[in-house]
Amino acid sequence: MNPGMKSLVNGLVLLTFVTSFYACTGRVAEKPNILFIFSDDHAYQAVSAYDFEIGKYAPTPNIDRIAAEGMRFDRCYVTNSICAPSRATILTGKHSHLNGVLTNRERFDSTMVTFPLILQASGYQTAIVGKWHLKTTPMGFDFWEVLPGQGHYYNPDFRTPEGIIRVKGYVTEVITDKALEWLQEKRDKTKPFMLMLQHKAPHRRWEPGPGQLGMFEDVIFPEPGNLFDDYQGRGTAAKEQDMTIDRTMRLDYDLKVWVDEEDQGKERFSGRLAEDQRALWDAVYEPIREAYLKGNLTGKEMVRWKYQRYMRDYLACIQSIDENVGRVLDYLETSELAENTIVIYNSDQGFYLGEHGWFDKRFMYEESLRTPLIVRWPGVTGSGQVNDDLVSNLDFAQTFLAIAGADAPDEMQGESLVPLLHGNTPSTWRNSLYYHYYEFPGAHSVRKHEGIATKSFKLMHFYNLGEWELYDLEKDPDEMKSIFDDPAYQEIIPELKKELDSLKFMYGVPVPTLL
Ligand code: SGN
Ligand code: CA
Repeated sequence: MNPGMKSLVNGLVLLTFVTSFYACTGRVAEKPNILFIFSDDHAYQAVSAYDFEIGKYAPTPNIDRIAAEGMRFDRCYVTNSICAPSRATILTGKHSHLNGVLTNRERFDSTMVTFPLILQASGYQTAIVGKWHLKTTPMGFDFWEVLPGQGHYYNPDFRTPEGIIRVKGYVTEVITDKALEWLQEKRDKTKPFMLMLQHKAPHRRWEPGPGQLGMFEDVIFPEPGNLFDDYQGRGTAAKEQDMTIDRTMRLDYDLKVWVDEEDQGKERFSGRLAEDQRALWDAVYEPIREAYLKGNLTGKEMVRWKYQRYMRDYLACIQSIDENVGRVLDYLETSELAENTIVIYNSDQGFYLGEHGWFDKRFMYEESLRTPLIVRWPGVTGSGQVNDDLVSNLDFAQTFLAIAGADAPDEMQGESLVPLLHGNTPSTWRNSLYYHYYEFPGAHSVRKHEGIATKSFKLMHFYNLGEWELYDLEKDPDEMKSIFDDPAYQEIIPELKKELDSLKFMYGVPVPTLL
């Protein structure tokens, strides 16, 4: 039997077992609901619950509400910092080399066992609305309406079981409307639910909604200290990437300043806007363009200007997410669902907000490896709790299954976070996490690498370059200088390499040359 077939059969056996168990016990109705709110490229630095220098970027009061009434995880790392792989890891609880989605290019094998499939068989009503990005048809969902590919910000199309539909409006609001409509009118209310509400925003090209366009034009955001990083303390990969604000970020396409008005690209970019939307858009971006043309900026001044322009649009996209998170939280309150609903806020990976001079993600350096994770579970998490254990998006599937009282198949590779949510971290909890990025050659030219993160160190292996990097996270939290060759650290290196090997053995990672 091939592995796909085998996991389908395993899944079916499990489904039969779980279904008959719950049919006999009739316990289904007591199960907590699970609401997984997920965004795309939302940096933890841009969640004000994580922003220790209060007001540094922009407030996210509604997301913060989940943290104030729940638990904030300060060390949630992803297994592979890019979109489709992250989603495949979350669904399957398996690392990329086993779930088959190593990069954004592969199709997700929908015969694999996923947590929604098991929850559905355990008596849950399951739904996914928004960005999916796994190419295949979603399986294990009673209701699904997803964006094709990356989706569009304005007047988005949705793939539905009945075909493609187009909805006029702004994507973050439309996705929320659909999720609320399902919660209110479309689900079977005799069953607990698991809803994946998955935003497109704040993904590149950072198009703010009509209510947020231009809202930060008068604000100057603080620059990160390493905006003008020269990469001297790092290896070849950091020097040769293609993701700098300086060289990679485009004035027109990313920052909406079309220097040449006749540029055909402009039409392609904003051609999707309806007339009323375009009027609002032009009212904001035309004056910006005029001011830019008068500026004659070059060198560092140009980078500074681009950074501000980037942040204004990126953070404006997040304002709409935050408002819409508020709408959903309010709905849970007014419909008396809040008490029995676990709310999770997370993003598919982190993002650079100018740190190292970058935007985008992919690297194992902190800002892209780490993702926001905030969980509110009434009666369990307590309020305003903070957890700094090493946790991962690999853990989500088993966590959701444990919440539902369903067994996780042995092939899942994470750990349930339920004890941590109760405030009881087991003494045997992991002290390192495995990471592997594969998409090279590809957009932004980040070289393949694998490595481990502990609470104190990060060891990275850019194996096709034959280069290692090591960072002391306590002394050098910004990861500016690899100390792999520093004599003071020679003792720790064999220990970390051994730990890396044992994680690879445990997870069944093929040797890199076979990938
Ligand atoms: C697009 C973006 C890239 C981004 C990838 C992957 N370019 O290609 O900047 O890295 O998606 O993002 S864009 O001009 O089309 O926006 S991911 O979140 O889907 O992995
Ligand atoms: Ca993403």
